[in-house]
Amino acid sequence: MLIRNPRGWELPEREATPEALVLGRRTVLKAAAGIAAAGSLAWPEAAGAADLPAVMRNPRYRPERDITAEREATTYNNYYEFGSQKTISQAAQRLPLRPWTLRVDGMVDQPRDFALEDLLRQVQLEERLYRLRCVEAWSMVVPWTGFMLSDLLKLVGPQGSAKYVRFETAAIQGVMPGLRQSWYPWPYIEGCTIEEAANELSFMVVGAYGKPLPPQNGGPIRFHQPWKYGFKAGKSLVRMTLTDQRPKTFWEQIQPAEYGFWANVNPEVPHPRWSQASERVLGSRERVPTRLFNGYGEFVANLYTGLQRERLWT
Ligand SMILES: Nc1nc2c(c(=O)[nH]1)N[C@H]1C(S)=C(S)[C@@H](COP(=O)(O)O)O[C@H]1N2
Ligand SMILES: [Mo]
Repeated sequence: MLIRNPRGWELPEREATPEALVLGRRTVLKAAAGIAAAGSLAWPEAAGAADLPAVMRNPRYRPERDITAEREATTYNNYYEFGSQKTISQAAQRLPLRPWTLRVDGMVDQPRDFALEDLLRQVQLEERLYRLRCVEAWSMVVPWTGFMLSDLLKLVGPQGSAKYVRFETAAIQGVMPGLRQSWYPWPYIEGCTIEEAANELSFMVVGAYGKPLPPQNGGPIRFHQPWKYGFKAGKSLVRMTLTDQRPKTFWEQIQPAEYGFWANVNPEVPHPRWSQASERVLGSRERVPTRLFNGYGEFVANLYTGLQRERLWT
């Protein structure tokens, strides 16, 4: 059952880095001036650094760790379409972020092609501090700007037959050198159940650190479910399809024994080649214990009570 965190409305000083304080203050000031107009804020045509509307940080989601330095989070990336090294941030700048269309189709009453600007006028943007735990045992905390996946689903009307959401991410020949590695099953596909999609934590991300989401982090729009390993968080989404078939995901096709469909974070279930008991904190020498569901059990454990026979953890 879901137990609400009674301390969820307070960000203790001890976990706020100087950067967090500055960002928080700036966000609040901008929001105070702009919140009245938030529903009608126009999304600019080009994605420059000043183009994200000011949004309120939702204090319900407390990372209980320092925010990762922006430079770390934006220069140490997994984005195989641009190469299998962590140093793809420069190469990723070639991804054109506008115009951008996200198709939402399949078992919905109203399949739609959303121009990103139009979509963002129809959803409630907010900032959330979320932990991200990569299956490779490193982690970070990022202030994401985005909106709830459930907001998007309301716009298309899921049909009762839909059981899964399939996420398809961009695959642009000539822009993404990784696509030449033809042994990978492009495009990058991910998926979750409808119940997981409806969970309040399931977040569509369009910004980070108060700016439009940069391409190396999955701009202009990516997904994030913070209780799952990072590979579930498809970047640069072009299509979401509601379906009654469990999607065959990218990593599952490559190595099903190591990267399954569910991929919920669990320190007690090792990866076949390494322990998941602890994680390296990006930008520091610290290692911290990994937590079940990446610390989000109070929000999501109830999703899995009837599924003990599934391979929920890897
Ligand atoms: N399209 C696409 N999405 C992707 C990946 C990828 O290679 N391609 N890598 C995943 C992995 S393994 C992780 S840990 C996160 C990393 O996100 P970050 O670079 O913002 O930290 O993105 C995920 N989304
Ligand atoms: Mo990852």
